[in-house]
Amino acid sequence: MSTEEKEQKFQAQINENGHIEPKDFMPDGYRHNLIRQISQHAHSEVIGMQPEANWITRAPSLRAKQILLAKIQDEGGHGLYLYSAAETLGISREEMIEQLHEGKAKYSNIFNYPTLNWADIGAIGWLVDGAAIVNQVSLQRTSFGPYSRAMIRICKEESFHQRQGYEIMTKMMRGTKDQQAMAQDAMNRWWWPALMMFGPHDTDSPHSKDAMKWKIKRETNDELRQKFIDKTIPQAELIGLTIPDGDLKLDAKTGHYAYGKINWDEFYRVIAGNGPCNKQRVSHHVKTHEDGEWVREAAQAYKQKRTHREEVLTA
Ligand code: FAQ
Repeated sequence: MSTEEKEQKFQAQINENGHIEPKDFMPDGYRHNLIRQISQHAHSEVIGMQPEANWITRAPSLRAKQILLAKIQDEGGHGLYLYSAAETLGISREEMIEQLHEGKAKYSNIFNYPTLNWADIGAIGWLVDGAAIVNQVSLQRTSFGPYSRAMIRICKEESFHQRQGYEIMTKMMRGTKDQQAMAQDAMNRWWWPALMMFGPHDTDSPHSKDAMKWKIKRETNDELRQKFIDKTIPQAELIGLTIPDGDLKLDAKTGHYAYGKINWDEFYRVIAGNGPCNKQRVSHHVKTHEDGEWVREAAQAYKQKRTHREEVLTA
């Protein structure tokens, strides 16, 4: 088959909602787009552990500490599934980590903001995991098999994460005036960056056209953002939180909320490496990675020793 015929067959398979598997033919553009998106997704999960870990030692109760620890461990696990899915496309985990450390690979804008108090842990679980779920539920139907299967597992855990965040916010809103003010302050700081998690508007999103054609993405950035807004506003109202957007208005005809202007200058500044915590996040990752060198060496030596033993035993 000519390359053109192979590409036609590939697109036809996608159009019929078939999955593409690692050993199937795929155009270079598809492979590169996926490596970029999955590796950025994996980095986001792992870097996202940092702002939450900041509060493990100061969680207000043993129960809250246990739940937070379990959540952060889950995020590490999500990173591992995703690095493995990306590796099936022909890139190694070492290369992906190198790209992260050199600033060539991105991770979600949201993890470049600081967690200043306990309410921020509530806001991350409720808003950040809430936004992540909306995106990831859609990605369960992505066309690349290993990514889709990783998403199915991840979504099961994310809904628990969203609930732990909402529980924290609910408790604080039922608490003292000071606790209510803390929750509202966290809401004010996290709302807009959470909306930015879905990426630029469709008209300004360079990767969307191909990603939609190849069904890497099943819904556009704006469609997903709208879903998140429509779903989250009633949750905020239920516990008495105000959305920090004066232009928010329910359109009775469409059933969707119209919302105010997103500060895209801030978004591009943050994803270019100049947000409040970018340097801290990456340098912490570099240090931890270097400190973990001996673990990787030991694991490798153990693997080699086992393989050698198995070879001797089966010889
Ligand atoms: N942050 O053309 P598009 C989580 C970049 S997981 C940073 O629209 P695309 C769980 C984009 O890479 C959160 N950069 O791009 C958790 C591109 O730059 P490039 C992570 C962004 O890929 C909770 C440029 O802008 N989730 O939170 C962002 O088609 C708590 C143009 O954009 C995922 O990664 C952004 N928000 O659409 C963990 C989901 N948005 O690469 C721990 C999978 C855009 O050319 C604690 N990813 N950019 O240099 C996706 O669905 C997509 O990649 C989008 C962006 C929707 C993020």
